[in-house]
Amino acid sequence: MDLIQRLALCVERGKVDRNFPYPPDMKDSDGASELTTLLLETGESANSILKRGLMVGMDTVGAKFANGQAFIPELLVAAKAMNAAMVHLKPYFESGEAKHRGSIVIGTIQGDLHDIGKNIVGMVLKGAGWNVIDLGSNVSADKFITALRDNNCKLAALSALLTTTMLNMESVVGEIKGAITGSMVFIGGAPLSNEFSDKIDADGYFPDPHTFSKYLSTLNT
Ligand code: B12
Repeated sequence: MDLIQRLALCVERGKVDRNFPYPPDMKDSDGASELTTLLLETGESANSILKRGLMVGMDTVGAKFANGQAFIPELLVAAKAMNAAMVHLKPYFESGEAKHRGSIVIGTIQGDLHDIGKNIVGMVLKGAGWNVIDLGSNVSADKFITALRDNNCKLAALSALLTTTMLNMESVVGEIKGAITGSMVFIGGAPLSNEFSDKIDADGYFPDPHTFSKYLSTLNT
């Protein structure tokens, strides 16, 4: 098994770092934190580590969860391992030009606590030179509107990971657009699509932070 496969396994099994006692059969071996550092040292790109290692591990534990072979505690330790790895990747995602292109407010939609994907979007946008105002998860329309007003900002990006909470997006998009003239609201997250974006009158769906960042750079802000 190569390093990147070992990293995927650490996320899947929730092996955070060498000192983390769980899972017992991986005791005293490197965890997601050490393997990410090693991979960076060998020249693997942050993007490849994210896509070929961390997200593969997350997808595997997610599939197990869907089949009833893993439960919430397993998802939580997997998220912990992913976050321990992301600490090392953060500087690479954020190392873009220092000058701000403009501001954007981001957050996970109300009812939804999944914030790993949204955090990555934030890092990539910061790296691309945006001033990112991150409202965290479980964010209501009112909070988005207040943050947009406070920061004199017209761009918002909403994340949803649940087929139930994605439905909350329609009213939040409508409320933001009703309250802030000229605002643009973008959406992303695994269960969403272009069709859904059209249906709820959002200004676009983007499957990943890089496509989104590229599109934003074409806007005249
Ligand atoms: C980790 C995890 C959790 C953790 C979240 C920890 C955290 N801090 O985020 C915990 C344990 C809390 C959790 C809880 C639950 N979860 Co959960 N979870 C996952 C899991 C395994 C991984 C999600 C993840 O982080 N992926 C990695 C990131 C990097 O990917 P991503 O989020 O898709 O983001 C990428 C893109 O989508 C995109 N993106 C995301 N947002 C945005 C926004 C914009 C603007 C743009 C441009 C792009 C973009 O960019 C990102 C990077 O490429 C998924 C399964 C999976 N494989 O996805 C299930 C999953 C999402 N969870 C699921 C469920 C059911 C739940 C619970 C309801 C379980 C329960 N019964 O309580 C609760 C809900 C809690 C709540 N109210 O939110 C289901 C959802 C099913 C559905 N159809 O809705 C999934 C799919 C698992 C499954 N297969 O059944 N979960």
